[in-house]
Amino acid sequence: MHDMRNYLLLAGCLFAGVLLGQPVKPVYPIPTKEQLAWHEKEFYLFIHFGPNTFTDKEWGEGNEDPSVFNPTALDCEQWARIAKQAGARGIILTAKHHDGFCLWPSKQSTHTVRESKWMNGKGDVVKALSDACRKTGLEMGVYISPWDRNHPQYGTPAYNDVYIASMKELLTQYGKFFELWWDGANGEGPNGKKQVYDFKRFEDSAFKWQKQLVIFSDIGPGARWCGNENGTINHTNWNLLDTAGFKRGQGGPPTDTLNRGNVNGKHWIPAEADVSIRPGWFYHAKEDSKVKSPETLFNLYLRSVGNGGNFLLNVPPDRTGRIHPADSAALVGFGKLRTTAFSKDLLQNASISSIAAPGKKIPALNDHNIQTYWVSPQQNSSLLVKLPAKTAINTLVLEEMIAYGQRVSAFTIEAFDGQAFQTVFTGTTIGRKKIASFPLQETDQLRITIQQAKAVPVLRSISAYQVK
Ligand code: FUL
Repeated sequence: MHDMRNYLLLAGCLFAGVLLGQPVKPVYPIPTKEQLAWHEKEFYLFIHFGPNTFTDKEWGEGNEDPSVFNPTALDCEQWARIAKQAGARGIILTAKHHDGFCLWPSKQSTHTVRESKWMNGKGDVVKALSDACRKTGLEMGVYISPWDRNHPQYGTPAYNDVYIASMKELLTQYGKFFELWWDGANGEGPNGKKQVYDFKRFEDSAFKWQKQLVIFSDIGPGARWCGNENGTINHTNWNLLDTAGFKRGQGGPPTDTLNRGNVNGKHWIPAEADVSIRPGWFYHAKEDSKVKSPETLFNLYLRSVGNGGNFLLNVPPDRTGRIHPADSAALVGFGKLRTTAFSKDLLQNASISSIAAPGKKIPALNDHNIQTYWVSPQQNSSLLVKLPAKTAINTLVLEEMIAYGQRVSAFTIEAFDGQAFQTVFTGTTIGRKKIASFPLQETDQLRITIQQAKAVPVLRSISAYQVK
């Protein structure tokens, strides 16, 4: 079966001319093409916005007067502009949070923008944001809270139909979304009842309307929660997860498992690290002085994307409906730090070769083309990187060709100090990206040794930087 799939995958790739390298036997499971595209997004924004913004709450009870929702100068283009400037690739909006309030005029509810005073009930935040994203060249995703503290049918089987009908409205009226976000938080409804969710039907329905969606939840199927809300993923991070016997929310896999994945997990379900730029998920004026600094955000990027996952950063608009200047300054500062740090690959003119085949250059590794890759001739392998001159380096970025599965589980980086090679970094997994930071080295030779892998390593890129 796998051999057949392997052949088909390969035949497809060769036909499309997308993967440039020798044929490789995949190590299963492997990502879908939507998951591969998702991995390349790396960083995108989360927007928590709704009645809580106006009532100063984090979890609205669902009995708030809809007229409280009244942004004075809502400007989704400003959100998109700032996201773009910060280098985010998309925006995920809380179309409905736990309070049940719908940011679009849903026919499934009487607790929506239509019942608010904003734009005399004629507004639609989902539409405004999807237009802004399209205009700005960003992708969009939606968070639709399964938990609903307003809907009278919550806690009954009928609510499952309501939830599906709400999803249908969102997934059929606003264009394509890249991600659908299912929050694990699940409490009681307005009637004191708890819901038994029909996630199987939710999933089938969502894919019926938008088959390209990456669905996020504690157990995927597209992407998984990373087990914390601090924005950090373990340095050992498998894109694989076992989901049998686990549920979404309570009954999910242990948080430590979510943070690391399962080395031999049956499904490709990569980790996404969600965190807020402020202490809360919604805007509170009292937190204006508690916005994370560009340096803190950069550090979170290193600990999420740098450990092979994606980084979902929440930036809650204020009561005007705009991103507050403190948050926008932090975001733009973070964008600048990243661009400065990774704009100049110090290995551009280096020669990289395998120690097994000295002198035979492997240009695929430093050509900055994500479609070219190198297949190691053996499972334990060393690469020698020779730079034209001594260079100050404190960061190496390694990338596996994950289209063929995740393989590496132990590696080291050594730098030549003029006398001998000294170990500067000891790592475990690489996955889609590993950003390895170490004390500054003045060196003209690096050695990367892969001590353990599930099968022959397949790498697509190695680059080096001096991150200040
Ligand atoms: C949690 C929610 O309860 C928070 O309000 C927030 O939406 C966060 C992203 O997920 O589970």
